[in-house]
Amino acid sequence: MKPMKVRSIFLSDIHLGTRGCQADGLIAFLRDYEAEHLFLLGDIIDFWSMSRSIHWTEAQNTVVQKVLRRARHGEKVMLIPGNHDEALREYIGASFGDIHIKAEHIHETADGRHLLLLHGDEFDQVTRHHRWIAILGDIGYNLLVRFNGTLSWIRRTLRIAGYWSLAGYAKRRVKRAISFIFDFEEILIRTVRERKLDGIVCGHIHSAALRETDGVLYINCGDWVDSCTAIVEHPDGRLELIEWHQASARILPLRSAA
Ligand SMILES: [Mn+2]
Repeated sequence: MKPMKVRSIFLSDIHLGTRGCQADGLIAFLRDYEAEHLFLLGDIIDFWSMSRSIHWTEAQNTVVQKVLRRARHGEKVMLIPGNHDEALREYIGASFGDIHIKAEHIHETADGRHLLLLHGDEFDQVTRHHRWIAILGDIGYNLLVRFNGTLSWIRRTLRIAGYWSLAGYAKRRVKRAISFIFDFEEILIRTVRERKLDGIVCGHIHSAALRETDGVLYINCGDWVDSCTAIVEHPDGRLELIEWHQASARILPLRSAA
């Protein structure tokens, strides 16, 4: 089966080196799309998480090999580091095996729109001003997932369940998460407008989006931990959000006809 030819692929938040990374899905996605430009918009390799424990699989190796191979074969690969791979920020301006590392980039689409590409953590007030909260939050989340069972056992044993409403707690958390995403998007849209650009493609908050607000495009690649999403630019400049699990079923019949 021949891969679909697109002009650009935008990916972010792959989190290689972690248990959550959906490397198999990403390999399948990359097999199905060929591009002129491949933009990796941060948190590609999760050095934060790897400093605590490394989860590196054969499939994750394959992802790295495929990307290097594409760069060697003429696909223009650019990597913009995020906060989980900020170690790579020391190499901004350098190139490794045809992969160019930049802090941000302005991409012109085939139909002449100018899009700002960046990871987005610099616009996240938590990671920017309270770095330790972000790191602790990250560790805390992993611990929470691991020890959730233990916690509820302790709670049951101590009979404190009656004094603590999980539903209420979850609701408050969700409300805060929604306002966090909203603030993040608002700041980015404002930045795009100030810089007189047409839109932005970013990552960081693991919440895929493709929408236009008052003439400004807000695009977020999502992630390859949970949602398995990517953005592609078609040869005519049209941008599309691909949700991988659905896309594989939808695109297969079209391809076999080609
Ligand atoms: Mn990030």
